[in-house]
Amino acid sequence: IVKLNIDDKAVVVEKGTTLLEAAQSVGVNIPTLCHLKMHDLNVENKPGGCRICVVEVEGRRNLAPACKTECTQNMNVNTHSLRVINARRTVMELILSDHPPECLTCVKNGKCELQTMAQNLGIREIPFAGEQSHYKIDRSPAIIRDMDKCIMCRRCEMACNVLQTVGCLSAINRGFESVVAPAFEMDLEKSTCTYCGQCVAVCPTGALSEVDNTRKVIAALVDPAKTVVVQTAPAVRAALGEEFGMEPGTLVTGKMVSALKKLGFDKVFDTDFAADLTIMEEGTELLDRLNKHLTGDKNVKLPILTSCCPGWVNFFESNFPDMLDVPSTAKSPQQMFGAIAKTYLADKMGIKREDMVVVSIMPCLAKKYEASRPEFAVNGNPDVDLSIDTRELAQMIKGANINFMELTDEAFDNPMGESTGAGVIFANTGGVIEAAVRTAYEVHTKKKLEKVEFEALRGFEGIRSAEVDFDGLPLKIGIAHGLGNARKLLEDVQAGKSQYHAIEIMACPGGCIGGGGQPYHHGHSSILKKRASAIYREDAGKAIRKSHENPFIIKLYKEFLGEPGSKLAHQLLHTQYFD
Ligand code: HC1
Ligand code: SF4
Repeated sequence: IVKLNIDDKAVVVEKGTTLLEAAQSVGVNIPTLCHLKMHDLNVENKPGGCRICVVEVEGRRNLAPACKTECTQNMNVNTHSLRVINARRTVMELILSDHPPECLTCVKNGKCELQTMAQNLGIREIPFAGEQSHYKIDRSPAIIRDMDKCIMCRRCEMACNVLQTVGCLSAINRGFESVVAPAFEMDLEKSTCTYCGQCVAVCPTGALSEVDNTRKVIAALVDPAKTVVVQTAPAVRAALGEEFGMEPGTLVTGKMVSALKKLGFDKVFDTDFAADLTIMEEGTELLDRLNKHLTGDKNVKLPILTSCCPGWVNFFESNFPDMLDVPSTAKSPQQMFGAIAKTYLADKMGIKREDMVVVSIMPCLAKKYEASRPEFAVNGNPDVDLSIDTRELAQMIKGANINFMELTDEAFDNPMGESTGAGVIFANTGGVIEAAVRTAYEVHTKKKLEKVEFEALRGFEGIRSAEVDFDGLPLKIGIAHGLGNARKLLEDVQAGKSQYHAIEIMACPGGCIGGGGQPYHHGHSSILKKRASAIYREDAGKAIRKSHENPFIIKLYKEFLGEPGSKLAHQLLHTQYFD
């Protein structure tokens, strides 16, 4: 136990606690630009680089960086003496001396931590005119890197290397020349980047951002020759409200639909419908592999891995190229939606696929890349034309002067707007496999599931496992969220040591609710947990909670696809992977 005083407050902490943590424990907020703790994920960025968090410690000659200094017995700490404030101002002026001044047109305008800090410190001019860095802007299909705006906080490096173990970003060069970049400063598109977007989620400035597709969406909306249909991912409804100042965990499904109708979309549909469809295909594949395994087929690949997360697909394609035949071949709900919209729906609506524009609202940046993969197009016409993230949708709503808070709830259109609770829970880690189990259990055992909630599959632990009794057959399930955790499960599969029949993997912490395109959560897992419980609330409130009971899915198979796993289903709803 260590006792000390911070701003005259008595503080008692464990040995090894930093001054920053000790101050936070008594409500004293020490500003910092580089430090970031991702709570519950065992990840912390504390390079001690920005020097904004310096404090004065009685008896010490130099100011101490609070994020790197451990508390010692009877320390007297002042977090806002004149000396401290002057030092912070000078540090900030030095950082700003090599930062572009175009705040007004920056993607992060209003949400930039550097901008807020400059305002809080009262910076009014930059006295150190000097050399400025100039880097080429790197545009990938999902993420833009504008390194002129990088402040070398190294948070992206931590997200990419420690959290995700992708190892795509690292600091290179020295001194003024130093920059965070892929190896050899190659473009992101040529690197092993998965487009998971976790680097974007933690960047304090506009150095890393999503590719902005909102102008293209607006252009489609005003084109009279186009029928524009939109699909909304499960996770968006649990987070979009945060962009309008609502409490994390507020469900805004009805308001979101209403806003999309006001924006001018011809039809507002739900990706959750396609999530139900994914369960029909993926669940059939799971049972098929399981039955073959039970009859002694040695060639069958188990565990089956879920395949709806494009960051995860990119990850196994580049990191586990010897295992491309292990994941389910089912396309993601986003892509299943596009494939059905541009065939079945276009036919029903009497329009040509070229005249239909499919827009997706996703919590994810990798979905932009997924939509652009050539195998998801017919004669160059993509199944999903444009993907925008939750933040871009919020910006479009604000730009159209729609008062989001006052919108009245509206319902999705049909036939692709009806979903079950199983489709909704895709948004949470563990949700895809829970949805699959709800259907696979009933199909396999021919018994009715009395309780659809599988608590054992829920939670926030990075790697979880559970056994579900399929009427005497113990189905072993593994779950991982975050690519670092996924890697661990995958290495076991690769080494033939995996005990599981099925594994769900989501690239982002918490699953899609923690996607790289969601409102910024600043590492607070409490926000992710509130979003997760909102999703479970939406599931609990649904009249139908099992994918195979969705009446519009039943109709789709009856009118169009035939059976799950049929030839047409394979042609439209399944894919293959490439190294
Ligand atoms: Fe997801 Fe999915 S759940 S991948 O996390 O399978 O993005 O929300 O839309 O496609 O349904 C994301 C979310 C999303 C797909 C579904
Ligand atoms: Fe790394 Fe993900 Fe960022 Fe790519 S998107 S650089 S994989 S953190």
